Amino acid sequence: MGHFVMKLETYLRINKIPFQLDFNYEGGPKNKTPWIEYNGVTMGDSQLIIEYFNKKFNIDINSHLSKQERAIAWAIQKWLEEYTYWLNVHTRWNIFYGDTLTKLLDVPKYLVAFWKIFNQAKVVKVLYTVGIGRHSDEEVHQMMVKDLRQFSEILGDKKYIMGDKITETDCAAFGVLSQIRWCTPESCPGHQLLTNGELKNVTDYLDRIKDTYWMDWDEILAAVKK
Ligand SMILES: N[C@@H](CCC(=O)N[C@@H](CS)C(=O)NCC(=O)O)C(=O)O
Repeated sequence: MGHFVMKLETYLRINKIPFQLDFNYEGGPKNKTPWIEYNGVTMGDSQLIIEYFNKKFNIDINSHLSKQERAIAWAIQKWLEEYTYWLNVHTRWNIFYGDTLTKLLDVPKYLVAFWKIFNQAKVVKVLYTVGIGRHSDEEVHQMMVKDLRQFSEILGDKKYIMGDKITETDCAAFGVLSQIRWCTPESCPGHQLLTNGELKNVTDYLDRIKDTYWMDWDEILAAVKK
């Protein structure tokens, strides 16, 4: 599952909104995942979907935040979604393309060259347009390391990014950071920071969200591996 699917599913789980996953990959109305069908309504974009459900079910996990805190939470969320996200996409689909396929997606080594020819060009073009694709590998690694260290500073010893209560920003943060920790090749320095114990407050934070809202995590992984 991708970053934004993880974000949306975490939100659905927190709010106990029942859902059924559809693994039939089609891009939905915006040609991106996630997208939903709900009572005949088809919608794309994780944030628009969250705002739709907030209205529909009269829920708001950010309701305890002041207007200023909401704005800060939004800025943190957008930083992760619109910047750190792309660093991770570049790391996986450009720098460590082969490892991403063989080690994470179990694609046989002899097929990597074919995948590269048929599937990599689009993402490389997008990354160049976004701008991340114009940096050297080392620069991208340093940017990712810096982002994770900054996140760790903001989090400090808080339970969640805005304090004791989980917010929508934590859903987005879990979406992006869970991918770096659990679904990025181990040669990535950002991944190493989240696995070598150095950013313990961040790994504890990810474990906290996983253990509280994804109690079936191991079951899901076991089913995928079968
Ligand atoms: N702003 C969108 C971003 C969704 C997004 O970028 N999804 C990625 C997967 S994590 C995707 O579908 N990429 C395929 C593409 O860009 O064609 C959201 O919040 O849902």
